[in-house]
Amino acid sequence: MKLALSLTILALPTAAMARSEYMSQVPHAGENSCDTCHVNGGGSDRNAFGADYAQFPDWQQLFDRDSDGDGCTNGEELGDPDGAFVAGGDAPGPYSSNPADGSDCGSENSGCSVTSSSKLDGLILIAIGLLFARRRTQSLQAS
Ligand SMILES: [Ca+2]
Repeated sequence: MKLALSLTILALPTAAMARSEYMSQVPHAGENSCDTCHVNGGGSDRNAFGADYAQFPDWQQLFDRDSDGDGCTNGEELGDPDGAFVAGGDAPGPYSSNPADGSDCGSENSGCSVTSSSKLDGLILIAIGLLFARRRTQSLQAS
């Protein structure tokens, strides 16, 4: 029993060191902690992003992929759409969404949501323009 406990205690720092090493390889990895790469905490199965990370541990090979298939690249979701992040450094931009959750593309800020809101802004401007054109036509017909 003492031997098993001793081996467990000796193994713990190694696991913690490995985890912190992985966390510094991806921008904003702290936002989702172990669930950045795992389904349900460290040691559980890898999620879609974790599976890609296992295959492409270099951020330069990972940032422009869309691991969860939601339309946002991993870089857009983790604040680095241009792949400028250097391992161990600060993320170039703000966190946007979980790269392993296919339902939350750009849900918080930047990334894809900017594109979506730009499209919405364009549609609103077109609608306002059509309303003004219609009012002008009606006022010209009335006079
Ligand atoms: Ca994605």
